[in-house]
Amino acid sequence: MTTTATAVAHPNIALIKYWGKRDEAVQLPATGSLSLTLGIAPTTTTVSLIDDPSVTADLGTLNGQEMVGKDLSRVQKFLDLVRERAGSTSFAEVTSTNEIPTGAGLASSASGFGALALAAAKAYGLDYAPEQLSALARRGSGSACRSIFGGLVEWLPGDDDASSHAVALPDSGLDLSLVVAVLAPGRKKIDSRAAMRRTVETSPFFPAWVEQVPHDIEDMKAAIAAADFTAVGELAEANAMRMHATMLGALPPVRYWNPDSVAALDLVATLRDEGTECYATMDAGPNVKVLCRSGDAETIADRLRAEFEDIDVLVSGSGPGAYLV
Ligand code: 2P0
Repeated sequence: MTTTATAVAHPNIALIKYWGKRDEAVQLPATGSLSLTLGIAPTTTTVSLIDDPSVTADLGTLNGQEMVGKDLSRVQKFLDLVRERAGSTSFAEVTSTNEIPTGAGLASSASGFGALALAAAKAYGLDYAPEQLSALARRGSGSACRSIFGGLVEWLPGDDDASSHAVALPDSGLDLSLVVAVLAPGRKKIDSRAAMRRTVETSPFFPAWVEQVPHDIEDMKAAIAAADFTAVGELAEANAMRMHATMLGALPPVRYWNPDSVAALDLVATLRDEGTECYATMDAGPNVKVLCRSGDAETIADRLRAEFEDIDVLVSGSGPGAYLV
């Protein structure tokens, strides 16, 4: 049996968002979602089984720093599940490097648990098909199930642990890029898990969100199949705004936006008026991501850099699914 394995996974950005669970214990989402896997900022994770009975827990480092607290316990809980399935009692050492600011609403948990799921499955000897790996990654972090696949990906909500996984969508020739304006790279004020729970429990808009998303997914799949960039962009922006409207309805409200977020949304509208067709999306943080045709990405990145001095602006095309190295 292999006892060490290294995997790479990339972040993904949802064009139709996942926001809210219907079963927290096994991480079943309230709705499906649909995303683009990026080609930048991967997480690389090595899982090595520890052959030393004096070690009584999993150990981990993230970007060279020892994992502690909530980050470590999420990894340990995930490895408990892998061990249970593999019939193993070995603890593991997890070494992870992440090229994106952790916890800044840039999907670091998606690439993180995507890479961890693949490396851990391999190290513990689980022979999983991609859909099974995707369902496994979901147990670590919902959005991670989408990072198992490359390009445009749909997460099927499913109705139990095995059926809630992602699938790759056929490439219809849309040449999409995403320009990420990192307006605030720090850890977010409220993590998405807690914010989702609060939204589910207190936002009067949440039932309408759950009713709307399946329509948004169907419309988005039709727009993708027709390679209709305008329809894809308009829907992605509308769906992101609907998600934020839903969380603004929570008690207390969940508001991730800052003044620069609003300024960036205005800039996207201005670029569109000027003839550079692009659309905004936002996740659980103040950063604004701009969806565009690949040929326009550098123009948009330059405008964001000119508008917001000293920020990082990342440009990404479509990226690959998780793979072993
Ligand atoms: C998404 N987000 O679809 C949405 C949009 C953030 C906003 O998936 O609790 O870190 O681990 O399942 O996957 C972030 O949620 O949450 C997320 P858990 P996750 O990309």
